[in-house]
Amino acid sequence: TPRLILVLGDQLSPELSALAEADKSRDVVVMAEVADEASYVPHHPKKIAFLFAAMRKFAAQLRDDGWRVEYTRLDDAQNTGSIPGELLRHAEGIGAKEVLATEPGEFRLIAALEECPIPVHQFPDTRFLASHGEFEEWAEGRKDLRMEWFYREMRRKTGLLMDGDKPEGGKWNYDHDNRKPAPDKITFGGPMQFTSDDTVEEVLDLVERRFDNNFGELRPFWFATDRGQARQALSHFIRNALPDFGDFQDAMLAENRFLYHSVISMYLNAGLLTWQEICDAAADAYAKGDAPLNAVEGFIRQIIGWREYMRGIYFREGPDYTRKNWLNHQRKLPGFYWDAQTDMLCVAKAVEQTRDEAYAHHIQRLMVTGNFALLAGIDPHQVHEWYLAVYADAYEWVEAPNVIGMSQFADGGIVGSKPYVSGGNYINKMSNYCKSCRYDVAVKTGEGGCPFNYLYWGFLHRHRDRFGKNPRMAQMYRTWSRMSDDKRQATLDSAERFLQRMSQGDRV
Ligand code: FAD
Ligand code: DLZ
Ligand code: SF4
Repeated sequence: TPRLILVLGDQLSPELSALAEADKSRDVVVMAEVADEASYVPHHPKKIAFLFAAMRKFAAQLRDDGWRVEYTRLDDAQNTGSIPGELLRHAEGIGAKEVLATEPGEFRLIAALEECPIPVHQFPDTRFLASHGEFEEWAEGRKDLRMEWFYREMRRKTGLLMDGDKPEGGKWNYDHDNRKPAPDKITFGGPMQFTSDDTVEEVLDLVERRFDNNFGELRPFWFATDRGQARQALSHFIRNALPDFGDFQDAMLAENRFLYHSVISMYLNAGLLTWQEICDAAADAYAKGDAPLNAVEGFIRQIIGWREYMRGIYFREGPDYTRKNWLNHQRKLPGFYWDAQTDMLCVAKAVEQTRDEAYAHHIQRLMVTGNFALLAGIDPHQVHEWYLAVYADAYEWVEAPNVIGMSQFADGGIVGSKPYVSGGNYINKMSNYCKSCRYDVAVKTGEGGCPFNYLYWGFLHRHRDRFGKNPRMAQMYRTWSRMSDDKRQATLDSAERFLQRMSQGDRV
């Protein structure tokens, strides 16, 4: 009897474990566009269109390779609306008694497959460098799970940028060189853009009809939607942007949404690219002298370090991780995360580009929208749901540890040793937002002062019992203590007034 082989929207890889376990001559691949997956958060229309188009093209490729594929379109009359529903429907139709799947990247769906009335065997997702077991082994018995130590093991394991058992150039990490402020001129024209083919156009029409009310602009749509295009986008980045990636990794510019970033996370996370080919291409550019070590090391660290580490944390921490709220933050996510109606130019720009591109780079996510939510005491679960919805690369396995852990410190310090908070100074140093902002970054309190400034001290003050003894924050608490009583009071009053106005819906 045939078995069903489930391929999910972010599992578009020919080397997928479920396919490797299957028998082309008797098994049937099931792929389905379903309402449940498309609406468990209000995904950005670009994210949905990207996945549906890439799914349709991947299905066509599997058929070319000789697989039998049962593909459900969102609009199909028989569509049951869920992954388990589609598995059951096809099992009945075909007479299959079991399903082979690759473990999904969200506990929500893992549980749904476990509860499915027909047996579903979930095989490990071998598209990652570290298996769950390997991460557990690494984490076992450690006092703290710092990414840097994990990263060094991954360098040794892959041999990437290794000189025997020593790191290339003598140091493991060249981040010190990677903190240059925004340059005056960007030489990179941005990620490679693709014109729509018939498959993409059809999907765009569908998404326009069905998800018109979701946050985010569907058009212009220019993402790669198959492996060949994604590889072109990768080569384009390696050739034209990688050399400057390191230097300006943390910079932000009001007029440039991509700087020297790769904009490949959505391709990598959906399975159109592999970590190996990306890292090999970068290491190769270094070996040929086309890109400097600080850029290549920094880039590779994001992928074999941060990305793998985040996944390890998600699967180690379990399904309750997204409910963590160590700082007990309860404020509602303000409306300007959806409509960009705020005078804080840095926030408005990050939200506008998120709406237009389903993309923001790391420092915008961490030090603008993330930093603000943390300073303002927003409920981290609401922050989590926002990030999960609005970015084309967002799946819980990578989004949750970045948001709940790294950005909101809601896990109490599993991912980070101190919260990523900063006043306006940091944003001013790394960007050109402040010079066109209604708020004055140099002013610390009062109506015209930059909200990041007083909210920062308000945050430290509010959580003194939690962070006061953290050696990495001692300096800041000393500065706070040294301020005059009047100044401290004015700062806290400004923060309080701002948060009140924000929460009652006034424009801030
Ligand atoms: P580049 O800057 O060019 O980096 C190269 C690659 O490294 C990325 O494509 C990505 O695969 C990987 N990478 C870099 N940083 C991280 C990281 N912290 N965690 C995991 N992978 C990383 N990344 C996601 O893929 N999905 C998410 O949902 C997501 N949510 C985030 C939420 C917050 C609050 C923060 C602070 C970061 C989040 N990130 C997420 C990580 C990072 O911001 C994005 O991977 C990156 O901005 C993608 O753009 P890029 O491809 O141009 O990356
Ligand atoms: C994100 C997403 C969306 C929007 N739609 C689908 C879909 O219709 N069918 C599908 O198989 N997968 C979709 N996905 C991706 C899944 O949500 C993803 O596989 C899980 O969240 C696990 O990472
Ligand atoms: Fe953002 Fe403050 Fe700068 Fe305005 S002044 S752009 S609010 S950091």
